[in-house]
Amino acid sequence: FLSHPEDLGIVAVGFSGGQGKAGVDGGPAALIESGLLDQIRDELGYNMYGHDAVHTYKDFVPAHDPPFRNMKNPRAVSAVTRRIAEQVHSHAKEGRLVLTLGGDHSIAIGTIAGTAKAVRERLGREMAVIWVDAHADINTPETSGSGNIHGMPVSFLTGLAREDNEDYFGWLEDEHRISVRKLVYIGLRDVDAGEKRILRENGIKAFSMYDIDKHGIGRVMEMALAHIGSDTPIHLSFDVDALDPMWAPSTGTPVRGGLTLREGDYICECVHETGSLVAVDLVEVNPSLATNELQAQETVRAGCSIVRCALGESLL
Ligand code: Z70
Ligand code: MN
Ligand code: MN
Ligand code: MN
Repeated sequence: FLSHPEDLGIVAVGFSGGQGKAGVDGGPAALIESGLLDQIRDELGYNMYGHDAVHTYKDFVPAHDPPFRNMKNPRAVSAVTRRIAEQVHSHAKEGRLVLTLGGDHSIAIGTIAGTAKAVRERLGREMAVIWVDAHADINTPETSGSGNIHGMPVSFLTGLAREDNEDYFGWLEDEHRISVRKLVYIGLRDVDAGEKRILRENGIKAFSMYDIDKHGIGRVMEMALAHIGSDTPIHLSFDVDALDPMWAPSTGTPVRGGLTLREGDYICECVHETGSLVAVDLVEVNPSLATNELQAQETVRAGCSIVRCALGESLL
């Protein structure tokens, strides 16, 4: 689906407004300082575009941003994700693979909106999303207990949550949205009661840690890709907290009982191998939450491994 599969558009998003803990805006810089982009260029051989800056979106964050419909920082997250959608779209419309480094998971409102629109324009097709996460991130503003928008991106992207005011995600149009039928979760283990109801009522395909223990990651990936169907462009959105805290402790909401690093890498290898990958997000790396420097380093190393596998490291 890519007219230039060797070309990689990079968007480094230093943004944390989708949740309450400082430091996740430092994720992209930590990943880049550890050498991720050099590895992508030198070892994987991609031509890279847009890799010169970590964006802070300061001009998009308003001074006054009170809660709206229970959402925290709603105008900031709406404006920043709207800008991210433009950035991602500008890469994807050229037929480049797009890599976004976060930042908290609210930024996927922008990344997925941007690729979904470009895939429709370039290919006249609907895109699928594989969401790898301990959490479902599918609360509506009304079901959310926290008001944190990083727990809501999937509800806005699927149209389960809607808002007309363009300052509060009203800029999202049908062209930016994905179908609940083309969404697959992997790694879930901390899902709110309201989210469970949303998943059930909409028949959304989800492979929890239970399913991975029961069937093994190999079979789960077969089933996940079969659900999407071959010949469908795929956007992979990977929250580093899908990994067990043993591998990725330095993240805002670590949940025990997660994926091993090899299982995470394998998910990415399988998705790469389809040849249908159009975009990858890696989010929620927060180096400042580590209790020691080694924890931060381990989390960054795990994140780099996930990204390299999604870009085809193991299959060269
Ligand atoms: C909860 C909420 C969440 C990540 C926490 C948690 C969501 N369901 N996502 N950490 N990455 O606040 O909606
Ligand atoms: Mn080319
Ligand atoms: Mn998430
Ligand atoms: Mn998560």
